[in-house]
Amino acid sequence: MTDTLSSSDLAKRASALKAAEFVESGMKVGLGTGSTAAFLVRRLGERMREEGLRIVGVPTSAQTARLAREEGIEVATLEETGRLDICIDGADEADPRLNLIKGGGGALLWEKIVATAADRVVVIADAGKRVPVLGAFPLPVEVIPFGLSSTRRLIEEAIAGLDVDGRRVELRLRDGQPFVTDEGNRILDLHLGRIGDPLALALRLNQIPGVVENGLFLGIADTLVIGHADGRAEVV
Ligand code: ABF
Repeated sequence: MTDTLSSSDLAKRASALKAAEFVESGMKVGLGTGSTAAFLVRRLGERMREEGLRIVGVPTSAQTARLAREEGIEVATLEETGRLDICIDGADEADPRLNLIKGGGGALLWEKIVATAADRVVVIADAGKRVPVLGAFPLPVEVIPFGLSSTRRLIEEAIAGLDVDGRRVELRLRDGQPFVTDEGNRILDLHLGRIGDPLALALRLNQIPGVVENGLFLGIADTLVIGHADGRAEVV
């Protein structure tokens, strides 16, 4: 298995294996989405089989729910569990203050709800995700389908007045069709280049009717685990 992994996947796996150590029996665990989080879910499944670890998992996407079930992890909703002990999820970018861009996988809404319901939020990533300033990765914004063009125009107007380098707003497609989130919404990707004031941007975006949530996770992450291709993982 190791031989077939790219160096980026080896780094993702290293961060996921380290973060899996933070999980203890009896915990209610938010399970992230994406390729890094998939390594985590598989490792937790392995620990259940090898050590008898017992957890309840709250998945952040339908995709993660399927994988968790395949691994034999008990899956529950946030309604059923209430507050979580820990949430472990990937990210697209992390700045030095542990502010994040998430949502490249399209699951930002459930991810943000699950993360903010957890006592501890651990982000797992390869070193390439660490950036001095957020924004090179397009910022995903989840919007409802009704009035999409109007919502998009309001977003374009909002970012025109903010400290960013780029202004292009793009409807996310999959197989030539608009991408549909687990909540039946759409994603607009904002190509901003550099986000000078993430808080100002997040507040502006979420004031726009039609915007459900944006992919800026500010002040949410407690711990960042950076993995390296040689198997090392640093806890930040
Ligand atoms: C989720 O998966 C997202 O918030 C983020 O967009 C993405 C990271 O993907 P990967 O781990 O595959 O790089 O965590």
